[in-house]
Amino acid sequence: MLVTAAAGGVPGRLHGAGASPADRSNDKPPNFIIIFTDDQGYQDLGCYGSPNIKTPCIDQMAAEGVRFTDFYVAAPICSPSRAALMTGCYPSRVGLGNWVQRPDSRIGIGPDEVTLAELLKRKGYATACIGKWHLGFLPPFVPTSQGFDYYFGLYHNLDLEADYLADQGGVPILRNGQVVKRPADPAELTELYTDEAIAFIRSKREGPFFLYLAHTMPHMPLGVSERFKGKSKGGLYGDVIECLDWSTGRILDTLRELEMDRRTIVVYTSDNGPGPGASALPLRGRKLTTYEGGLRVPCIVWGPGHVARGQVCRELATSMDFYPTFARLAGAVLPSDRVIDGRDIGPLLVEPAKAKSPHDAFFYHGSLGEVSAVRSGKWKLFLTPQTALYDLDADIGEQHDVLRGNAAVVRELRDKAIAFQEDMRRNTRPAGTVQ
Ligand SMILES: [Ca+2]
Repeated sequence: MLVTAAAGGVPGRLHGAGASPADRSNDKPPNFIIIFTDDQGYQDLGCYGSPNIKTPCIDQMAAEGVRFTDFYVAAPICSPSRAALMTGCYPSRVGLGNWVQRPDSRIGIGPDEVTLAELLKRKGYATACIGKWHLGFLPPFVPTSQGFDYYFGLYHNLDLEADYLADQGGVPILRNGQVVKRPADPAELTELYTDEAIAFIRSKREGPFFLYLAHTMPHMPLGVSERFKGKSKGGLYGDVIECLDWSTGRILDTLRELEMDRRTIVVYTSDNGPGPGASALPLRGRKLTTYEGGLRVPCIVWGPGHVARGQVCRELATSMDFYPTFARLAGAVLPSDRVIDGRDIGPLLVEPAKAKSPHDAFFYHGSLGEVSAVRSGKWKLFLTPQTALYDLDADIGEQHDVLRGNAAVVRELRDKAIAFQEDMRRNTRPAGTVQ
């Protein structure tokens, strides 16, 4: 299955949206900002029902945009999930489905892949990656080798147990490959990234630009500055989320102040479910699992000039979909010589209540890259470790296995999984490697 970006669509405009005279006066394609948090649970925002964390800015973003209830990332773990966001493909498709990149890792995104940043850069976009990269640390794999003009942040996890790079003074904060400070202090990162993001936005007022803001929080070890500490009712984790809310509010306010809000699309989502010990209620499971809590995450898309206002979308969408969706809006043509798993979700952003998911099925991959389950419509079939069937409409918490009595559904979903795995065998591309 090959996808072409511009088929049936007008570059720079989602169908039916943003037809005001003010918009027509600006013929540039929209700016894109993807805010990607790390290990944030499905319910950990006010607008998703958090009982103890207050997120007024993100709730307002949802009230002015589209909030997805059935949005999935492509892996329940950091590096593969990021590979999918950057390439529009399941991580196994591009050889990066297995676990995370560590400082001694010698792999990254393959040289023949066209990352989302590279795709947009070809159309004249200024590109910046601010925050955690986690997709390879050797020279061919770092953000500035993968389509980003500018980079500020941490290539690595801040994993205290592993004590990364301890013999070199700990994990450094980098600006375009140069050490700004080491070791990085988790308590300072959200605010540092926010300042960097706003400086980038201010410097690119003419647009178009693509800003990938990949927060290190709320991945462990948690940290937040004194002014947020103890402020939430959700402990340190809650304080960290409330700081992320403040950060997101500052970014949206900057866009409004600079009158860039009608020509910018902002996404807020997480790379996978919450970490060990945390909960993704009402979903079952968490990070590293292929229960809903591992891969189903909050996702809000905001863009007053391009995206519907104040609607909830209950159709299935994925992090891989931004690749073809943004490509069309930018007037870029997708690579036609390879499989791209993401689909254009433009119609879901414009008519969330009417449009249908472009996905016939979604395939849940585990943290080692194996296909564990498949969803089609409301049905989710586990293939491993044992067969189980859940009706996600009636049973979002995956508590009631309804395998018995649904043989036809099981057969249909299993056939989809087999066909997908056969396609994967034929159409998999290698990761980049350095010997
Ligand atoms: Ca993560």
